[in-house]
Amino acid sequence: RSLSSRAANILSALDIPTTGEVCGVYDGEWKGTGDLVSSVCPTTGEILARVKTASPEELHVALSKAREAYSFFRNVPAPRRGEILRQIRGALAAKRTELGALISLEMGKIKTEGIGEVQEFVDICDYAVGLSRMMNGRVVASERAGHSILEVPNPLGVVGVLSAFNFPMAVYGWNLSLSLAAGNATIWKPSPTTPLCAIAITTIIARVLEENGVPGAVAGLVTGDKEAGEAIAESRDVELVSFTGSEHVGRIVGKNVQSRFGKVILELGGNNAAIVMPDADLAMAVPSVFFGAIGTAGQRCTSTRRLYLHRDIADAFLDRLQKVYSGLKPGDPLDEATLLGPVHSATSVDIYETAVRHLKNTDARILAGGSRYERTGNFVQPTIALPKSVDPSDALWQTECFAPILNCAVFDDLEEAIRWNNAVPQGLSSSLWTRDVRNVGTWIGPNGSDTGIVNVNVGTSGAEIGAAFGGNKNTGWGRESGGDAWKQYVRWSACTINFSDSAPLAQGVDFST
Ligand code: UN1
Repeated sequence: RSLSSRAANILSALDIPTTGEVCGVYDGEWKGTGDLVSSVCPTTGEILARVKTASPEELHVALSKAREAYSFFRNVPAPRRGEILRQIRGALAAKRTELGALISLEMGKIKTEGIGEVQEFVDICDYAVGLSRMMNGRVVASERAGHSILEVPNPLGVVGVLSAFNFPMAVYGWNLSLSLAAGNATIWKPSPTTPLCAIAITTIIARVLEENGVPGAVAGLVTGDKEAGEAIAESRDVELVSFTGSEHVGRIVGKNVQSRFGKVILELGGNNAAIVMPDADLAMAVPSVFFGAIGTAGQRCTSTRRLYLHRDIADAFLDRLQKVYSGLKPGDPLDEATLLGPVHSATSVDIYETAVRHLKNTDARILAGGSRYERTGNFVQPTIALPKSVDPSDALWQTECFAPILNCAVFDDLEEAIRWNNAVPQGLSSSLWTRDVRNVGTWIGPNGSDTGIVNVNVGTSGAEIGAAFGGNKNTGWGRESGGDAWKQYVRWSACTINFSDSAPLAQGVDFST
């Protein structure tokens, strides 16, 4: 392969080979004798690398190495595991710009978002360092004299992480950091279209593990396609499978893991709405909706896909939104000035074109965009549409379309907007724009938004790591990152200890002979 200097510089700064094929499997050693997959730059179409994925035999070996690594790692004291995470944090932060550039190169998101994604990984490592000294159990009052009940968090086992192309580093970070703090081994199967992001991260982490005398398979990597994901989902050696991706695949993964009684975390589709009330501050709301709909070229799970505008401000809002859309120019995501990069793949372009065609066929008013750009790369025009039907049960409103398309409708009162917000199968994120505290109370309460992330004067996307991240309903009810998410990565032992000289039964049961 002969790489452009743009690509070669980014890869070599991260120690990814720029000639020959690249190993895509790590279980303590780098290898890969399975199928070759190509990493393709969405901006230029350049082939960045051919990656050697895991053969079925290598998958098998990687899973058993992960098991062995877990047996070792569970005996390392948690604060010591935190110290290793602190070093991983430092190693990632030292390569923040380079890793961010690789995300832009391989995934296509713009520079500031690429670097932001690495920052999210760094942040969750910080969080997990703290957690490593705070993963506390409890002492529960026993009803029996001379008894104590302890709830003890123990390491869980092997955690399989199946991640998506849109956050090719951070979502792994959420899982890896909590999993390591908890004393587990992790095996990562990234999206087949972003293998280099995974290889770069694994290379950095492997080095830290090695310096600390920890087996590399504590943070193993198996690139590959469906078969690798299935092998992890079906393996009895994997206690917890954390999957991010479509509802369609999530349903299959969820069933597979459940059928062997494994634990599963699902982060599936979002179909997120922003609601703008007449008292909203439009100077804040317009740019925030703009970022929510267009950031990452509309390919965040949390991207704003539906915009519900109160009748009193609808025209003014759309006017201002159209203005910001019209100033948008597509460009190289590595270019500092670019706000709109390409969508990730040819498949993403198809998804976009199919959705736009449907809008046009059903007489939607297209207020911005509506076709792809005539230029190299997967560039599509961000689209604002006013669909003819506002009926939330129409397929158009019910499905997540992973592209920069914003469907808008006009409502008359908050109750109607909340009904529309909740009328879709997905339940990831939602955002209300208002200055009225009464609206806020309704929105975050029992009659309010039913999504996992419920924001006020904050857009649907761009969550911080401190709170638990995840969605309800068809989004899969998973919670990752902050909050109580760590509690899923441990094996809880409820231990009743009798330190008295008799052995009474609970509930006063008398079984004396
Ligand atoms: C995703 O889109 O899969 O809240 C994750 C956000 C980011 C994470 C998104 N912190 O948009």
